[in-house]
Amino acid sequence: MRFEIITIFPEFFTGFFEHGVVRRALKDGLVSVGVQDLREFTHDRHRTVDDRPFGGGEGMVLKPEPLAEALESLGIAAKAERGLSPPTLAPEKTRQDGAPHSVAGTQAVEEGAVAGTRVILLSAQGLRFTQATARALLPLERVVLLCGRYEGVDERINSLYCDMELSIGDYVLSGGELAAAVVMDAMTRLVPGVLGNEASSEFESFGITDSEISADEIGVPRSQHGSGGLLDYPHYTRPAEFGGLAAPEVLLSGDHQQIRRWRREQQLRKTLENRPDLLDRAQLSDEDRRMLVSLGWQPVGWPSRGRRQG
Ligand code: 6GU
Repeated sequence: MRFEIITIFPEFFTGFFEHGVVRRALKDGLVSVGVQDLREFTHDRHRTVDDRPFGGGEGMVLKPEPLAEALESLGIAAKAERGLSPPTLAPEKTRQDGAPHSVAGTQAVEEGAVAGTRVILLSAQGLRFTQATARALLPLERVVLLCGRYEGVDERINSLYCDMELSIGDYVLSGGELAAAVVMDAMTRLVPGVLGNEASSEFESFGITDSEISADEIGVPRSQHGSGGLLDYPHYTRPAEFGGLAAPEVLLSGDHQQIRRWRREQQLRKTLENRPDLLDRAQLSDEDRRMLVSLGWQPVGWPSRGRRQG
């Protein structure tokens, strides 16, 4: 997987590339990255990348010419000129309700049968980037991350070059740089070999629940969406007592069946507490449901449209 980042703050990413999983993936050649300084594609004395918005209003807009030049320098033509161009990710064809197979990016990847390059505009106006988006983009050879700045990017760049527009959440950031780092981090973790095992994607695609598979078989943290769509369980390490709080006894018991049950219950509790919305789409066993109901959960539509077996 190759990432190309187009930004007016190239130095922003240096620390990000030099730490943790991303650093190792880069060092091992499992992913690679190029950072394009947008100012390198200007031609005036002041290296101007922005201009005032037509129609007036606050702030500045990133000019189209340097962005187009930066993209062309990466061998990326306008969509209309790309051979075997994939369909643009039409908003009306993309649902944001989290339903399966409605993931931002999925369609473009699936229909653009040949894995290739996609240009992604990062902006608060984009489709929401989720774990499923990260997974859907993984077959690509190259992902170009165009970091918006100021009040926006001239929309013609979006129209002419961008395959999709992504947002990382419902808040306003000063620019797309943090979002680009988020997208690259989330995707890099999914590249086979990066986390030292190939089990996690298999695990996710089969939606196996924590109660059915041991930590050793998985070998990666079962965080949200990697564990049947639930939040992760709490973790403890030595010392067994800290700040007057003992680590849960069951975790020291060596009883792995009990440990799995406890962790599953903790996942359900945490998800109910912090992200009850995830429960409506999580993969839940009958036992999970009984547990959740005993904790006060009311399934969507309950009791009139409560889920029934068969
Ligand atoms: Cl990708 N950009 C900006 N400017 N704000 C955001 C965002 C992106 N995602 C959430 N908020």
